[in-house]
Amino acid sequence: MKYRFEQSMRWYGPNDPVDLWHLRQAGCTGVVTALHHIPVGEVWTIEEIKKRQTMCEAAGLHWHVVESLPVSEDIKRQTGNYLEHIANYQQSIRHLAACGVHVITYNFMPILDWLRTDVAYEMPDRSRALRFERKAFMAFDLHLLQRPGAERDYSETELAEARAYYDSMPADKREQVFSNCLLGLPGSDVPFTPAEVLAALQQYQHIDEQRLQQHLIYFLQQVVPVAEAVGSRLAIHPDDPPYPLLGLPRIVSTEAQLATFLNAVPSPANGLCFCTGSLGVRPDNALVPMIERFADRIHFVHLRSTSRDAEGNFVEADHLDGDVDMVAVISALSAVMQQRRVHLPMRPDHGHQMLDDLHKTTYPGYSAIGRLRGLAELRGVEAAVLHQQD
Ligand code: CS2
Ligand code: MN
Repeated sequence: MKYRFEQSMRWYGPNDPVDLWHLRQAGCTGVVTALHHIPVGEVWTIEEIKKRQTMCEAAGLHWHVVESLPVSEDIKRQTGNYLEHIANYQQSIRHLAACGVHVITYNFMPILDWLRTDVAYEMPDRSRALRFERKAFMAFDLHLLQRPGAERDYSETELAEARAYYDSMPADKREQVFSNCLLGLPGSDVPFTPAEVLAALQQYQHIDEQRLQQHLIYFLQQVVPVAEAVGSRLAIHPDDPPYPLLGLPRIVSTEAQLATFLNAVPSPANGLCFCTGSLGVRPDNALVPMIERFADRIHFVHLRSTSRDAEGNFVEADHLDGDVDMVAVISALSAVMQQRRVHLPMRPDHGHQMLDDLHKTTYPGYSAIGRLRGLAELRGVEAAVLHQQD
């Protein structure tokens, strides 16, 4: 028997412009979804979980992964209601398990999830991609958001570059970069206001990398035993981009950081969502050796590639293009699956907006056709890899 990826895509729920049947037609058997309407910190009830499950099953899809069961800012900072939020998180894990949903993705990035300066960057083939442009980001930080103390995070050269870039930006570009950077959490189309972001940043002033790491480990000590008891697995998503931004600490970006919290709570239930798109932005993240090292702890896979340049910009590439050696990554993951005798859930993480989708409004990165192309290419690579193993 061959073990292969359980192919899936993310679905944002009933408000998602992409229909569940479209995921099915793309070749998915599984679906990755979350109850975005439940406020962060509250319990996901069995009733709400079942409602979503019924919708997925009506299209013949199996809800196998939650992405995300969000971790509240209180838990990340250990302030306010964090103990209650942790108890609620434990309860949600139990409820999901009672309904048969056993893989739970989350992240531990303070305030913002992924951040891009451009969510509709035109590629040479006229499809649109997500891009991070370093100078645009610095211009946002220093001159648009005007984060207090931001200048301390940059060199003289960078400050000058940011100023020149900002001065050259037409008003509409300024507005666009501003709103892209404040886009907010996935699954919501309500961006943060600048005042909210500044206030939130203020609340992290005394939290450095070491402290945030302690908070993650404490959280894991509380929730991993619960997951283990009900046969579930937690899968943390890496930081995106994988380095500090806006003066906030990052603790899920490098191989050494992953090893730290995995070793601190050494249960198989304390695992990873291995996102090659996020981790691959750092040239010092050697993806194949990381897959081999953390083989037993990978519970969910995001396949995506980026192209970075010498200036620190990166753009989301086609799935088989860019800096990620996707064939090598899939070979390594396939070997892990055969060795562990598991089918790992996998989804193409983002895709380009293309063809008919260029005229639609979709969540950035989550239009249907680009992901369909990505999944089809990835599936082809996996089939070839499995054939070679014969
Ligand atoms: C996702 C992340 O869209 C994406 O880039 O990979 O938003 C991911 O869902 C979260 O970070 C997981 O909590
Ligand atoms: Mn990802």
